[in-house]
Amino acid sequence: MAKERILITSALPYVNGIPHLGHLAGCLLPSDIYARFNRLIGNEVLYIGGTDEHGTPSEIGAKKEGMDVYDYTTKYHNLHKDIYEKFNLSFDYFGRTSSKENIETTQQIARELFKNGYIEERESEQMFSITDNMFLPDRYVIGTCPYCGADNARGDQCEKCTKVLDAKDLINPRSAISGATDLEFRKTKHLYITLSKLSDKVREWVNSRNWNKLTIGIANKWLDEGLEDRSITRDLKWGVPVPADVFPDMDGKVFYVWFDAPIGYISITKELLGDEYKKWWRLDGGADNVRYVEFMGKDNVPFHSITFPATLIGADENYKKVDVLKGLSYLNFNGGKFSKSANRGIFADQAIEEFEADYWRYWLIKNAPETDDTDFTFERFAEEINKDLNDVLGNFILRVLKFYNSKFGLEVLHNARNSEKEQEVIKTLSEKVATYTTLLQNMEYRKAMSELRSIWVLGNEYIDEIAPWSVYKTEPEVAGKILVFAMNLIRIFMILARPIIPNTAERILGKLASDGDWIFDVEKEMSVISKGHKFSIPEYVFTKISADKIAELNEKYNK
Ligand code: B3M
Ligand code: ZN
Repeated sequence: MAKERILITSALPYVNGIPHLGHLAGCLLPSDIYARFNRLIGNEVLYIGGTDEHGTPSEIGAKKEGMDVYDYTTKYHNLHKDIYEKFNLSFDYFGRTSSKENIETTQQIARELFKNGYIEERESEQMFSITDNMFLPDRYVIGTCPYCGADNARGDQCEKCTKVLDAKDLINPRSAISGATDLEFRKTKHLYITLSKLSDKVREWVNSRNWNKLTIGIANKWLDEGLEDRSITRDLKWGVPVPADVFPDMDGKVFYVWFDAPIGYISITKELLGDEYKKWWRLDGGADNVRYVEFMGKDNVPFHSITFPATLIGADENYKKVDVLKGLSYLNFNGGKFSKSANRGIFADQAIEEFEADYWRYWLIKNAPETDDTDFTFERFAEEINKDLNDVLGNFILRVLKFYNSKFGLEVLHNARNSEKEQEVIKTLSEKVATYTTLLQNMEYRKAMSELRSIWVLGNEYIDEIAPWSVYKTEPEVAGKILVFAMNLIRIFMILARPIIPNTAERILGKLASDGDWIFDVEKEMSVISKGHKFSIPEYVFTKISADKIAELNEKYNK
């Protein structure tokens, strides 16, 4: 297979949110599996992640904890990083948008946009809180909804009647930060990116993309409604400062968090590679043969399909832009949203204390919220872990290795059997492996996982049908060969599972004293474990989750 160069980014989670299973299922894990898979099939991969650190929520969070904003974001950045390491996310680099590189790159891109005539200064009126001594973003103004009378409506939207609002529509407005009611409108200046002027170029570029229906639909809907100029600055302290050399009137303002966050992908690459970042991000610097794949929650699709590309197009035609966008839906918890404040649902740091990463990785990708939202319950989780990973996979591995050892020892004395029956298995398996490979290539995870499971089932069916334990009684040599064929199946199963359950796969491959990048030719792989090969027996593959444990988990996390 020709070697491809693939740039992969996973949407940068807000630093102040505690990661829960939904973040893993809807973005982080799918991107990690894609990165691991592509490395295994021999592609050159750069996999970038990080935390999105700017904006009002960080300022407020820091205030609440009585911390300096930078220290506060550092604390939470480290928390994210640590959790993702525990889930085995294989980022080449996990950076942050508050880095020096991101400040420089964001300012540079703003200068380029301005030079090309795509940034304008405009004046507007905004709610200012005297007590808080700051301009309040719409969603930090709360008050009575003028439509339904709900008394907790947010300035951007009323959650009760879902009407989209303007902070100035609210009756009896107050600050969501302090509750203060001494609010007044003040004039302020902001920079606007003139998306209206960029619209034709963006449309042309969108039309050149080979996106799936959902993404193309979202992008075209925006374009057809007409792109509106959007303000890209805020009256905040915590953010990328607007550069005074080109915008002297903007002193003390920072860029809007959605302006600098996606630029973070570029600057995190810079932090890792220095000037070599051009090989991934500059069409005039070697990135012309890169395929760029972005993973994100579906609500992030407009920003990644339109505003970020428009920013890059307006700045310089030579920036590498996205080729494939994978937008995913949400994972719910027992039919509702995960909520830290309501103590609903299990958060990533708690999850990893309960079970090893592979349990979660397996379930979450098998149930990836690809087309619709998915519901997590401990019952479903336990049922699938017990059935798939214990009954189907674990049992097969242990049965084969233990039986061989009990009759022949830990050194292989046979070559794999190769009768008509095995040829049949090889043929079916080859087809399945090809399907599985294509599905992973296309990021169709649910289907890929059902294919992988059916591959494991194939091993069980083979061994059940041919019953080496009975064969052994009359033809021990034949039984030995059957078991060695099955051992090679175990090796293949583990290589195929590597992107999904990397720890387990590595551990079992270690017991088989074997390795392997990817399975392209099943027949050839069947002779890897043969006469003279040594192996050992894993103590366990997975452990079953008991009914008591399920009750305990519900008690703890599902009050
Ligand atoms: N932080 C939104 C989110 O976490 C936002 C993504 C930024 S990607 C550049 O869903
Ligand atoms: Zn309302």
